[in-house]
Amino acid sequence: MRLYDFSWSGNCHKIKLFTSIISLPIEIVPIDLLNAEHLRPPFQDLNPLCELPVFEDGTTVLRDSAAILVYLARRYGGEAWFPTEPEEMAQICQWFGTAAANVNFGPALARGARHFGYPADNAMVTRVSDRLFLALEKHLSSREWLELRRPTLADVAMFPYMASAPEGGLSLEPYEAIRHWIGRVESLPGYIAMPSVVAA
Ligand SMILES: N[C@@H](CCC(=O)N[C@@H](CS)C(=O)NCC(=O)O)C(=O)O
Repeated sequence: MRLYDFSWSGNCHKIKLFTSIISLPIEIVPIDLLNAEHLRPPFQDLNPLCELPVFEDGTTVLRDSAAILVYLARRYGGEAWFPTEPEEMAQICQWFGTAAANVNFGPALARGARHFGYPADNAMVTRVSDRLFLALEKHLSSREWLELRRPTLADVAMFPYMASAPEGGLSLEPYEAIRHWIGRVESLPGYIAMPSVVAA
């Protein structure tokens, strides 16, 4: 099993975090995003969208962090992380959408703009992030995990770019419930941290 990876990518980190939690060994293939290796063959042939992560398992080749998480959970992780009961499955999928839209265009883009020169409209990033943080704070003020009263793929998908929001200049200080949830994820057996882009 092989992950095409960029070490500061939160989307790649979701896969490293989850495989570490379920003790699944994977090979890491570093792709030099900073020097545009993802825009050229052979990586471009694996994913014509030119985005990481890409995951290989035998002849299976998958792109998109949520799709890869689903594959890993169903194939190797047991029922708990991504159950097949319709309502439970849909509750988790809600957060895949939130991660790909609100988180991606909020805290992830704030970090990408500050450290990797991604073009961003600051007012829009702030507006998206503020709304997301308020909603998440409210959601987490009455529960420990995002769904199902236990850690699931929803927490894994939301975690890296929420935890690294301060690297994009977005403080989590006012959001106590979010900070406590981050602490709970960090306490999971097998947890691994994403390398800090600020310290680099
Ligand atoms: N929806 C995709 C988004 C993947 C994505 O945006 N990947 C970034 C790295 S975190 C990327 O490869 N960007 C390429 C680029 O900016 O040119 C996922 O969740 O995997």
